[in-house]
Amino acid sequence: AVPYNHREVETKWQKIWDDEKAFQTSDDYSKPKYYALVEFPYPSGQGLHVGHPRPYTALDIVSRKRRMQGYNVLFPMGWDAFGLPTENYAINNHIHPKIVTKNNVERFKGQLHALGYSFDWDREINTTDVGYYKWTQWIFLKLFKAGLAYKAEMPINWCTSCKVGLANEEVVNGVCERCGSEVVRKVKSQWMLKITEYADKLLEGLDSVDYVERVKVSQKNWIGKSTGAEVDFVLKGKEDKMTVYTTRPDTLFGVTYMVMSPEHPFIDKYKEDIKNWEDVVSYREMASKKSDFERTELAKDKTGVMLDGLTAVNPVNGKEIPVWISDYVLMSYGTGAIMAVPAHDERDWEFAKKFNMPIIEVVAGSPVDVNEAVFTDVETGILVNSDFLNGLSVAEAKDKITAFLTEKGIGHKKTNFKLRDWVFSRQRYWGEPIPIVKCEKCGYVPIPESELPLELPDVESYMPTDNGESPLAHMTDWVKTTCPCCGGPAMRETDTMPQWAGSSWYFLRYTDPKNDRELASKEALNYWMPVDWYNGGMEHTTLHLLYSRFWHRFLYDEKVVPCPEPYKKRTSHGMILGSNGEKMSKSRGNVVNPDDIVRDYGADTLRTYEMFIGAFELSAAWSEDGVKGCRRFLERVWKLQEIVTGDDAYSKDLEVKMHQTIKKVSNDFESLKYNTAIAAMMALINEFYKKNAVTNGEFKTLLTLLNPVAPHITEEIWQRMGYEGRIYQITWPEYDEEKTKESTIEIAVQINGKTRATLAIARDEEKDAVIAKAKETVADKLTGNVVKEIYVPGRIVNIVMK
Ligand code: ANZ
Ligand code: ZN
Repeated sequence: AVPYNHREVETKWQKIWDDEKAFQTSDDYSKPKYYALVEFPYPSGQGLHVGHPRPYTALDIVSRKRRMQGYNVLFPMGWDAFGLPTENYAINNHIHPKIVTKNNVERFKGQLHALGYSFDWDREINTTDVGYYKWTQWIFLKLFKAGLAYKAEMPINWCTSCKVGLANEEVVNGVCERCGSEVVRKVKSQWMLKITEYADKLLEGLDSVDYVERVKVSQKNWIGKSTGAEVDFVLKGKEDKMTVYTTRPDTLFGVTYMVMSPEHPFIDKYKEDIKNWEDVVSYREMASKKSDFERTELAKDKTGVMLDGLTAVNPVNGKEIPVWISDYVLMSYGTGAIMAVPAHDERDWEFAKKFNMPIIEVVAGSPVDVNEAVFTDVETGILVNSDFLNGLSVAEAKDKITAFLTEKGIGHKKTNFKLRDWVFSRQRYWGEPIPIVKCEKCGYVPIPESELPLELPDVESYMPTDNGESPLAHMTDWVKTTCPCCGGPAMRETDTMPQWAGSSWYFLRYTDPKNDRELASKEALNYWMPVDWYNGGMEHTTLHLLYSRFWHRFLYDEKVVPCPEPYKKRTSHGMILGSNGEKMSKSRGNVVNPDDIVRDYGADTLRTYEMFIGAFELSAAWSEDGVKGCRRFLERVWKLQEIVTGDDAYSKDLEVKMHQTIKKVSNDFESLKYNTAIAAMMALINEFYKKNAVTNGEFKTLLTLLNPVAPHITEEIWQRMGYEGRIYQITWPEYDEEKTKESTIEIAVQINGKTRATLAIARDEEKDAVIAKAKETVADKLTGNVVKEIYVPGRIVNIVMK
C-alpha cells in the first residue's frame, strides 16, 4: 500500500463529511434520540488547549457509535463567549470585544474542525449573539417576576485588579480566580438570584440522576444541608436574646462560653456596655481583611476578644457565661453566633485551650480526658453531666432536648444550608444587559418582553469606572429612559450578567437554535430533553452544574421545559498535565499545542493518544513517546491492507477473538474505559500479524470499531479496500455472546499418570464422551487391563492400566 499520509487523508475526509452533511442531526422525531453534550468552550485568545480534545473525543466516540446504532444523535457545539479575558484583551488592545470574540471563535472552530469531530455545525450557538441572549434576558425576567431576582446591599468579593465583584466560587484561596490579585470585601448593591429557595429541590433531584459519585458528593456538600436547632440565650440585663445555631443541642450542658462573629449587630448595639471597646474595634478591623476561607481553616491559630461587660445565661441550667468575638464564627452562616462546647467541638476546643476556658465533658466515651483531646464521636457517646439527658445516646438526647426547648419556647428545630444566594451582577461591559429600569416612583421595573432583546450598546471605552460602575454608566443616552410602568423618567440598570448566565441554559437552545419566537419549541424540547450524557470538568461541578440545574428546575416549574432535571448522566474527565506531571502553563514552559500534534502526527493520532493516555477520570501526564506509540499503531492498521485475504467471514481460529473484541470495545466505550478498548484493538491486530493474514470480514469489523476513535484513517482504508459505502453510514457490529466463549479446550490424556496425547474437546462435553474419545486417541497403547478411568474436568483424563 502507499504510505499513510495523515495530512492528505484528514483534509480529504473533513471535506467529504462537510459536503455530505454527514453528521447533521435530523428533525425526524420518530427515531430514537440520543443527546450527547460536552461543555462549550470559552473562546480565549490562546486557542484550543490539549485538555479540550480529551472530553470532546470521548463523547464524539459515543455519538459516532450511537449513529451507527440507529439513533438520531444531537452532538452540538457552541461558544460561551461573554466574559472578562475578552474584555480585558479588548481594553488593552483597543479592539471591540465583538471583534476579539469573532477572531477567537474562528480560530477555535478551525482547530475543532481539524480534529474531525462529528458536531452538527448547523446548530452552532454563541452566547453573545443578540438572538441568543434575548432568551437569557427573557429567563431573567421570568426569575424576576417569580421573586427570585432581587437587589441587595451585599458585602461582595471585590477584585482590586479586575475591578469587579466576584461570586464566592470565583475566589480561590483568597485571590481572584481569573487574575490572581487580592480580593477585598466591598459593600455594593447587587442583583442576586435566590438559588437558596431551590436548595431542597436541587438536593432531592440528585437522587433521580446518574452522575458519577464524586460529582454527586461535591454537589451535596456545596448545598450543605444541616439539621439542628436554634437556641435562645438571654443576655443578662438586656432585652435581646442571643440566638445560636447548633447541630448538637444535646451538648447544651457543656457550653462554657459564647462566640459572636465580629460583624454581629449586637456588638455596635451594646457598644456602651463594652468596656474594652478599643480592642473590639481593632479586632474587627483585622478580621475584615480576611476571606471566609482563611477564617474557617481548621489548622489556623485561634484569635478573639472577650466582650467585657456582656454576659449570657445558659437557658438549661442558668449558668452565666462570657461572650467573645472571634473570626472563626461567620456572620453569613446560621445566626452568626454560636454556643461553644469545647469538650466536643474541635474549633471550640482549640479556642478554649488558647484562652484557658473551662472544658466540661457532657458526652462520655472518650479514650482520654477531654482536657487532652476533643471527643466528637456521636455514634458511641453517652450523655453525662447533663441532668435529665444523662444516660441517653446522642441521637436520643438531641430529640429530647429539642422537644424540651420547643415546649419552653426557647428554641426549635432548624435546617440550614451552606448554599448562598447567587451574586448575579457584574460591573463590566462584556455581558448581557440586565433588562430592568429603576424608576423613582415605581422602583425596579422589568422592561416589557416585547422590547427584548435589550441590546448591548457600543461604548467608547470598556474601562470600568473607578468607583466600580460598569462602563455602561457613562452612556447617558442609553441609561436615561422612561419607566414602562408610569412613563416617568427612569434609569437603566448598568450592571451586566455574569458569565455563568449564558451557560445556564445553552443545552436547551441547541434543540432548536434558530427559533425566534421561543427559546426552543415545545416539540424540540419534548423530544430531545433531557441530555442523555453530559461530560465536563470537575471544576464546574459546584458552579455551572448547579446553576444550570437551578435554571432548568425553575423553567420546569414555569412549565417551559418538560423534565425537572436537565442531565440524565454526568461524567467527568481528568486533566492532561505537562510531561513533568505539573499543570500546563506558559510559565512552566510545558504547554503542548494541539496544532503541532495534528500537523506532525495527525488528528487521528492525537485522538487515539488522548483516549489511550490513561484512565479517563484521572489526570495524566503528556508523553511524546506515547503519541509516537499511537501513531505506530495506526500505521500498523494501515499496513494490514497488504495482508487481506479471504471473504467476509471470520476465520475459524479468530472467531472467538473477534466476538470478544466487539464485546469489549462496545462495553468499554459506554463506561469511560476508552484506554482498554484501544488496547483490545491493538491486541487484535497482533493476532492478524501473527498469522500474517486478515480476512475482509475481520478487517471491516476492526475498521468499524476503530472508526469512532480514528475516523479519518478508517474511512480512507475502507474506501481503498473497495468496501461499500462509508463507515459512518453502516451499522455497529454485533457480537454473539455464545461465540465470545472459547468453545473447544485441550486436555491431556494420560496412561498411569504419564501424558501420552492431547485431545480437543467441547468445553461442556460429558464425562463419558470425553473418556471414550480419550481411549480412542491412545487405543494402540492400551495393551493391558484398564482398571480405572479418572477425569479431571477440563484438564486431564488418566487411564490406570495393569
Ligand atoms: C455547638 C456544638 C457542639 C457544635 C458540638 C458542634 C459540635 P454544620 O454541620 O456545618 O452546619 N456553627 C454554627 N454557626 C456557625 C457560624 N456562623 N460560624 C462558624 N461555626 C458555626 O455546623 C454547625 C455547627 O458549626 C454548629 O453546631 C456550631 O457549633 C457551628 F459538639 O454548636 B455547634
Ligand atoms: Zn415608574
